[in-house]
This record gives sequence, structure tokens and C-alpha cells, in this order.
Amino acid sequence: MQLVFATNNLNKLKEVQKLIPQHIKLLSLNDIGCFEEIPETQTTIEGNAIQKAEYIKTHYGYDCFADDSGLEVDYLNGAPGVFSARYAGEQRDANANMNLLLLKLEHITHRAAQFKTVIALQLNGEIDTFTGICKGEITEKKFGNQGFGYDPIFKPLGYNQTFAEMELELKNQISHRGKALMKLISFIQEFPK
Ligand code: ITT
Repeated sequence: MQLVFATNNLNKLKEVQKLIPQHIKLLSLNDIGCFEEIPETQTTIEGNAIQKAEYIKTHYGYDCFADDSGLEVDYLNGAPGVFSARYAGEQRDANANMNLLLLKLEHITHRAAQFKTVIALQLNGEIDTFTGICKGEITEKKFGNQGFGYDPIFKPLGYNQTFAEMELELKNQISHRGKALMKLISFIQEFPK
């Protein structure tokens, strides 16, 4: 079976490549000649994931899955959520996004947050979605330099390190994307090879 993973984020591709079973041939957007910006205009994480997967099927004809993720901060009523990538502006700058979030939480002790991923799978004319959540808290400053996005300021529950201080294997075991992907993988194991 071959499946396109519809992401322009090379970090996500790297995370997913490590977890996907060998009998599934993972194609990137590069592999199918898709170099355009895929629209993400929905108001929910789930809506964006479905939009990305459907876009690839409609315009390129491939079965495909797409992930949309966001960081939901309790004190900010779930923001930045679906706007996580462009929280500090259209330049989608991870450092600027983290700085803005740290500023909004300055002197705030309630720092609970969660990462959420929804993966939408477009396979054999059907759409299915798989959700993964990872609970944790926002640290007071940045720690570590692995990973991407908000990783340096997110400490998952039960751990003393941020995602950016962890090996990718550990992040994958406990992360929102890892959990959603495990659900996707057990779903597609059912299909013939
Ligand atoms: P796509 O091409 O897959 O859309 P993207 O970077 O736009 O890549 P999303 O819209 O799914 O990804 O994610 C929004 C943002 O949420 C992303 O840019 C990061 O800032 C943040 N994010 C998502 N997953 C993350 C993770 O595992 N660790 C840290 N930050 C993450």
C-alpha cells in the first residue's frame, strides 16, 4: 500500500517515517510533485486535517493522510489552537510564537496545556479521523533544541524534560502525533498488503 503524507513540515515527516510499518510506502508531497501551499482555511484542527487530505485526493488522485495539530493552553481558553503555526504572525516563526506565548503567561501560575493532533485519512473513497492528545504544561522559559515548533516550552505530564530535550523515540511514544498515528496504523493494518 502507498500513502501520501500531506505535510510541508519536514519534522513531521521525520517523526512519522520512524513509526509507519514497512509495508506502507510513505510518499511525501515532493514525491508526487506537489510544491504548492495546501489550503488550511477551516476553523478547527479536525476541519483542516480533512481539508488537506481531501485536497490531495482531489488534485493529485492519491490516497493520503494529513495531520493538523495545535497547542491548546487552558489559561488562554484553548488558544493558540488551530492558529498555532501563525500565532505571532504570517511569517510562522517558531521563536516568535513561543515568545508571544511566554509573554501572555508571564506571572501566570496556571500553565496547563495540551497538544492535539487530528489525522485525517482519505482511503478508498472514505475519510476517517484519528485524534491524539498529550497533556502537559508550558515552562517559564525555553529548554532544549530538538524537535520543532513549541517543543522547547512544552513539558509533558509526568516528565521533567520538555519535548525539545527528549530523544525523538521518547517524544513519539507519548506525543499527540504519536498517539494519533498509532490509531491510524492499527486501522490500516486491517487492509490487505
Ligand atoms: P503542515 O504542512 O503539516 O500543515 P504545519 O507546520 O503547518 O505543517 P500544523 O498546522 O499541523 O503544521 O501545526 C501547527 C503548529 O503547531 C506547528 O507549526 C507548530 O508550531 C505547532 N506544533 C504542531 N505539532 C507540534 C509538535 O509536535 N511540537 C511542537 N509544536 C508543534
